[in-house]
Amino acid sequence: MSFTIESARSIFPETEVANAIPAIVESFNQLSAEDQLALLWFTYTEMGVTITPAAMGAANMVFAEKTLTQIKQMSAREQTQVMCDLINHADTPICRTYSSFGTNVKLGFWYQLGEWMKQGIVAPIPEGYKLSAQASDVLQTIRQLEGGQQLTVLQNIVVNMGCAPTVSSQKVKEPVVPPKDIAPRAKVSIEGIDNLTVLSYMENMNAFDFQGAVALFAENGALQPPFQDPIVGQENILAYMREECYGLKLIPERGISEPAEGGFTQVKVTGKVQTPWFGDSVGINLAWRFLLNPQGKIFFVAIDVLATPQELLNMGFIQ
Ligand code: EQ3
Repeated sequence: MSFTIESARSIFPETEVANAIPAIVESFNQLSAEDQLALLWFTYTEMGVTITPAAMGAANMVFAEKTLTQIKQMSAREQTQVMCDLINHADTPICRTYSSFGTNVKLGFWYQLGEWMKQGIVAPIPEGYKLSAQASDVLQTIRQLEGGQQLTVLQNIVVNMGCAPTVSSQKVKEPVVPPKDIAPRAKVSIEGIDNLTVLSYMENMNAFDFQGAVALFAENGALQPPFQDPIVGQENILAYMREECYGLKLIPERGISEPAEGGFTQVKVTGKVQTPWFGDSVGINLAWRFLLNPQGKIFFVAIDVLATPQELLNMGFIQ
């Protein structure tokens, strides 16, 4: 029996994934727009980690400049309305433009609005705003998460704002901007792993050499980001990496490699990833679950956010 993408998704089934995250995002989405805006403000300001303006370099903010300037020139009421529209997925020109941004541009867009809110240029959350009881519960749940998971919640919320793209609306493709430089290459070592495909995957990703990383995949191979469906095929994976992975730092720590059916090899690696927004002040605990085909190409890799730091040590055998 050979693997399919569907069956590959359940390799290393004992891996405990932070499934609280999609559940929290779901309860957040049930709140009123005002509560959502205020809750995001409280979460963001309480997190105690700050985005460095230099991190904005990871985002092609040129895509958002026109919209940001437009919002800056609006009255406070109009600004609040735009922010509520984004939350409510209203079908407005600004919401459609926002939906066409890649993840980093969306994060940069809100970072800029947040800075302007602090400076009084954009309408702030009204002083003394009282969250509803449901919103306070969601805030309390978010507070209890570790830093990396809080960031994942924020990222998921921000990415899903705006007007859901229709079939006819075109997503802005980022290669309009000249390709980013390839970073200097550093050797990666992972305790328990000497598989060259896995080691080169980490090295290429850290060098932002996405073409090199994608060449390690089988032609119809797949990459499954946290809480998403698999992205299938080299071309689609390359487009995804170019949009989402610039500036990420992968820090794999340890792993296990074992033979699987049909001459395949399964490899689980645990470690951290740092986002360009917060550098080394926050690491997100992750597992990479690789399935390599008999030719040593990546047939499937899932990236999972781990439920607890203890999961970094869970290799699937009794400890
Ligand atoms: C202004 C304010 C505060 C209030 C207003 O009312 C509403 C909003 C929205 C506000 C602003 C909020 C802001 C500015 C939020 C910013 C959040 C940020 C910068 C979050 C960043 C999160 C980054 C994360 C979670 C990155 C995770 C990366 C991962 C898991 C990468 C995984 C990958 C690996 C390791 C691979 O090997 C393959 C690729 C892949 C990407 C899957």
